[in-house]
Amino acid sequence: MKPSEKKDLARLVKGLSRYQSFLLTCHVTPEGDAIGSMLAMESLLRRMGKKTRIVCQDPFPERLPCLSRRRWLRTCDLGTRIPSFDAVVLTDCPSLARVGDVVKLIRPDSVIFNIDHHVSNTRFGRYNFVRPEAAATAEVVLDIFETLKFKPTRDEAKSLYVGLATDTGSFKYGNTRAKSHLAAAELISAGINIEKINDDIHGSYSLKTIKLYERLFGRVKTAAEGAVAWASLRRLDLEKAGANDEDAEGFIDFVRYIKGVKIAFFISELPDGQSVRVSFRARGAYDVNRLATHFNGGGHRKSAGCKIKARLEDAEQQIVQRILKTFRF
Ligand SMILES: [Mn+2]
Repeated sequence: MKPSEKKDLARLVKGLSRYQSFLLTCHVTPEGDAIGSMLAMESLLRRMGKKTRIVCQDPFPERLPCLSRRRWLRTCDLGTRIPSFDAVVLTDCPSLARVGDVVKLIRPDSVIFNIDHHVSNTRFGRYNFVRPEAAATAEVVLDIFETLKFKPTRDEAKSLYVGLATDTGSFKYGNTRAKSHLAAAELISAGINIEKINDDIHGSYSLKTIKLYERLFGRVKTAAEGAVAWASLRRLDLEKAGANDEDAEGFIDFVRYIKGVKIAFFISELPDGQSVRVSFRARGAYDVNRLATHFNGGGHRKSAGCKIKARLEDAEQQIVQRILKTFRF
């Protein structure tokens, strides 16, 4: 760990002990790392005797049956009840805006604990512990457990393992480091069932998802002699397959798996028909965070995303042009 990170960690841990009640949240369209890290942090805070409440903009994803949704509250469920809290903990959020409408609950003077691993993190908190070399925010949270001398319980280990396995593609992606495996070893020794967890994360495609993929496979396009590949999703595709955005999320991996592909992306049309959400993936030395940042998004070198205010065909053209302008293949 870098000396500056050690300092940040010590400061954050001290800060956590200073407050009594915490609001926990994570980014919109949450996935395994955001949720797993947040659930483990919540459990840790409760073991420290703190009061906690989880509030997120979006629903708990169907695809993570192994994690507990018991304490998951959505902003739209709150009605007029504004929860009171002394401090906010954000996990896996590169910027405050990424929490979506939870931002309404956060006052300008709120004390924010920002726990993350995105290189694009804007250090928006009063306390920031950001480690871009960590494969997942789950690894960063495990550092906090260690510093506080708390050994993860089985439930906490499960949450953190989901985070690690999600962001490393179960330890296959280039961001996986020796430390990720050491973290996994510690979590496995807490008695978790990794076969079941990995099945939940990677191997539980519903039939409607497969039907949706069938449509998407027919629509894969390429440029730069196959070094760039992408697919696009229209609202109509979701309707026809009886699927939702969450069902489409994993398709980008298949685009990335095509032999020779260096940069893959996936565009989904948003309900307004006037804007799109884009996910980027890279292989080798290509840095898609640069691309996402160009379009006011962000993420990691090999996995990033953004929103573009344009119709689907226009967004597609803009992205391909930007890729060809930015990279040599
Ligand atoms: Mn993450």
